[in-house]
Amino acid sequence: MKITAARVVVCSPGRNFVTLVIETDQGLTGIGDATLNGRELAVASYLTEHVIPTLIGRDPQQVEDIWQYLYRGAYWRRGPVTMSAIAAVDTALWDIKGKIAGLPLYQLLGGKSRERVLVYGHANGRGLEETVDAVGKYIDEGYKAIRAQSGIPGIDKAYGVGRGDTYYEPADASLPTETVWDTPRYLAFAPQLFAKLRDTYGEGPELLHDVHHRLTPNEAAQLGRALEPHRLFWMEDATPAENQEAFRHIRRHTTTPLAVGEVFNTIWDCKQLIEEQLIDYIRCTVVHAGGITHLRRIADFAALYQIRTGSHGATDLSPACMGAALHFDTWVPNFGIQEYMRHSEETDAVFPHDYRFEDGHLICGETPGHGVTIDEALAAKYPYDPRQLPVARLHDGTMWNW
Ligand code: KDG
Ligand code: MG
Repeated sequence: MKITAARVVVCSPGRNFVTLVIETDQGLTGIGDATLNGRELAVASYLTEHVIPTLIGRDPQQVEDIWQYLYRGAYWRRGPVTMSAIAAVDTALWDIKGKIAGLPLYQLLGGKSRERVLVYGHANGRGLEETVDAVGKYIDEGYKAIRAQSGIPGIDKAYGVGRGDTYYEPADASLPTETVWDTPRYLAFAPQLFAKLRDTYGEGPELLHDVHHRLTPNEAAQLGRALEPHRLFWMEDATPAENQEAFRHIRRHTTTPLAVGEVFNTIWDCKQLIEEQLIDYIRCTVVHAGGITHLRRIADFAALYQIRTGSHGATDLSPACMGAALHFDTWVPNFGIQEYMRHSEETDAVFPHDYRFEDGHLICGETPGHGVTIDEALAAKYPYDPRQLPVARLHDGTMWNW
């Protein structure tokens, strides 16, 4: 079997997505997500100019060798652009392998470890009361786990607060929106929000929170401690993780579970975090961490240290990523939770898929491969729409972590 053609489809059915389509001489086609929010065209160009020409004529069944060729053979290793491009190829090849075998992807990985995948939804509001109500709506819809983000008095445009009531879309303008960050106000507010949520909804729902890299290690330790009485499922991205040692300090001072990894792209980004058991959940995804082939290595390594998976699943990861992620989650022994932000109707129409939501869980389908396709004719009706992620500054103008 040979790869005969591959192309990149960039479309914007409500938001931008980059999709790699690989065709074979046997008439089988696979797709992979290559979306890197705000940097879409960099990955599209990497694929079109540097990767696709090397794929033509290769046997699509050699998933591992092609992964090694693109990673090891490239000399310039790692980085989000390279690893998203590799992920797209890898996902499309696993999709083709499933179609060759006539099996859903989870069967190729080792079969089902669970019947359904626990997901968490995103509740947000402009202030405390609105956020508490939003969490209630998710509970009513059957969610067992909910991430709560809230507008904070005195902070304009806090992270995670959406415009609509179903999903949050941070990439909101063609040039980055400037937001202002205020750590003391946030540290005073966040524990009040979770106290109120536990007061209102009791111990039942799992509650999660994303700090989105805004704190120093010591501030993160303080917040983790303050949140302990409210029993969070996790506190996410408490501080930037380029320096993995920073998590030692947080870990030493709080038992609030820690989750990190949505911006990581290889196992090297989390090696120390995992080896030293500095985190509880690893959030790497199929699309940004080198595809199924590499994510499996990260998850297996994490399993040695009783660290569980909690893959990123915001709307900027396309249904092709979600489909592959759900097969991965259905198999992976050390599964923790899967993030799930619903896509818009336009996105769902461009990417027909067979996964479904039921009672706070997602269930992957039985279609051979990962179960997601792209309607390219419909995609062509939604041209690329340049959007970038916001930036954050402190009140005095100092650049901060968004
Ligand atoms: O592209 C950036 C978003 O995916 C990110 O801001 C969402 O942090 C996020 C999350 O946890 O979903
Ligand atoms: Mg996050």
